[in-house]
Amino acid sequence: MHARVKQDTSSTPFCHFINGEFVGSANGRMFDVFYPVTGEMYAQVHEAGKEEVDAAVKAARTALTGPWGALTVQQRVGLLHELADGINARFDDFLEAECFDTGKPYSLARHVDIPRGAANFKIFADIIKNVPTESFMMETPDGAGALNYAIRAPKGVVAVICPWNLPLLLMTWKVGPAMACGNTVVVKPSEETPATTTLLGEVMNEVGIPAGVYNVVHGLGPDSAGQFLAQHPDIDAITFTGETVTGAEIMKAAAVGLRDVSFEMGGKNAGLVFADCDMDKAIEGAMRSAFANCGQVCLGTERIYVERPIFAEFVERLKNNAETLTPGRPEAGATNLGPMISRQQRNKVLSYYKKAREEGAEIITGGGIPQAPAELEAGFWIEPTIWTGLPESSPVVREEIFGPCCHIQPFDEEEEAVSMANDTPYGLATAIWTGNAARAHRVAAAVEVGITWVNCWFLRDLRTPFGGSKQSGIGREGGVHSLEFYTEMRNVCLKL
Ligand code: NAD
Ligand code: 6OD
Repeated sequence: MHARVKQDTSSTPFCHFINGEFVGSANGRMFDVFYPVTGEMYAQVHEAGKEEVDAAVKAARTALTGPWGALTVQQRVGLLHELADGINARFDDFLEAECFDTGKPYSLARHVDIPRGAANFKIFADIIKNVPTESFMMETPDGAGALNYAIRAPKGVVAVICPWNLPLLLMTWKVGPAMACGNTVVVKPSEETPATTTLLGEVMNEVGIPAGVYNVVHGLGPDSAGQFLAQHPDIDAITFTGETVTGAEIMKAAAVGLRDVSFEMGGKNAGLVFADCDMDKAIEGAMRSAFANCGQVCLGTERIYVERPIFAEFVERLKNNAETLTPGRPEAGATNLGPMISRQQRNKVLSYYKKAREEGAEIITGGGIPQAPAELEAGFWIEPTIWTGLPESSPVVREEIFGPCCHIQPFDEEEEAVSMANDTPYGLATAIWTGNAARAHRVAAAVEVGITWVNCWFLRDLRTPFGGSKQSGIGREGGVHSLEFYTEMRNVCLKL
């Protein structure tokens, strides 16, 4: 069953979307997708071979210089607004599709994933319409002068390679600005979550986006659609969200032909909780940053450092709150905890739960698989877990787990907290909880990350730079930073 992802015919399996049409694979290969809530296979997906990837890239190239390239910016902006409205018009379809693929609660997808799917088109349409470009009047020896002005050209055909944790949000976060800038795209969604990326193809057709502007190829990574797309010689740029090791592979492919890359990758983010914080807000924030989306958020805080005078109270209160999380079917009103995306991902997280036990962690709560009702027993459920007492050198504290868990460590001095926060190869995000504004600025300047939240978490203004330092990413997207990546600046020097 496909939820309401119709692909024109309501038929399974999920098809690629190439040049405005839903098509299967010539190689006849398929893979399965599972409903994480029950563990059942719920659909099959065509796996693209080189042939489909090539067809998608060709369609994107033709649209780039053809119907899409022929539009004025105003026309493009108008279509992107219609696209956003088209997503909102089919809000429940997207909601159902996203929650089928991921198992996440409707309450979460309704407020985060689907609205952002629409907003990602609107905001970049508005930015491209309003952004100025540079101009310089220069003096010349003959006294007449010259006018230099910059114009923005689309980068070309952009490959968009996506993860499974926030499928629609993260895909449109890249497709929105890419299309706003006049590019065409070939998207490779995660093999775990094909539904909303496919469904978006229908909306593209419904609102009249020219065929070939938005293409989708399904498949896995290595030796499959992901690799074929990254290696395709007619791709001009690659934007990727996923694991750091995958980014390194994609970078090798991008090096051939010197293609530009934008990477949003893993993290091992710290929460820093100072004794002068508003404890209620810090607990509420830590609950979200550790357990939202079942911990499958790259910005999540798997390491929480708490100033010693409030350590015991913080641990106790976070435990009490974590134990109120309610797993269940996505559509049930009381559900605020979904399952992990897959059995494999759950096994990975459970291996860290085991390691924490072996290393002598104090397990404050969780640490295993919860008792689920019989009909959900085969789902990929896992307990929210809190540990204390591990050394900073433990792999549990150093490696990205990507599950609903956190380790809480006490600290005595601000410098010590900053030093522990920075002692990681990653540099994505930090959340600081303090009532002292001077400290907030000082610590925010000292942490080596791309995004710092003070007394909040995952509060997003889409005009701001977003991305990671160190091994958490390359480049920044958001606002004009997205325009920097998705356009080529060209200078024109006009002698007067
Ligand atoms: P992943 O790296 O396993 O897969 C991401 C995508 O890359 C998938 O579509 C996959 O098929 C494809 N892929 C895999 N190997 C490839 C190859 N050799 N060539 C081309 N494509 C290939 O990541 P995931 O497990 O889907 O997502 C979880 C990871 O994503 C976590 O590490 C998380 O931190 C990270 N993430 C980062 C951000 C961010 O903004 N920094 C956001 C979300 C997720
Ligand atoms: O909000 C965003 O734009 C964004 N890229 C979020 C990333 C979340 C990671 O899981």
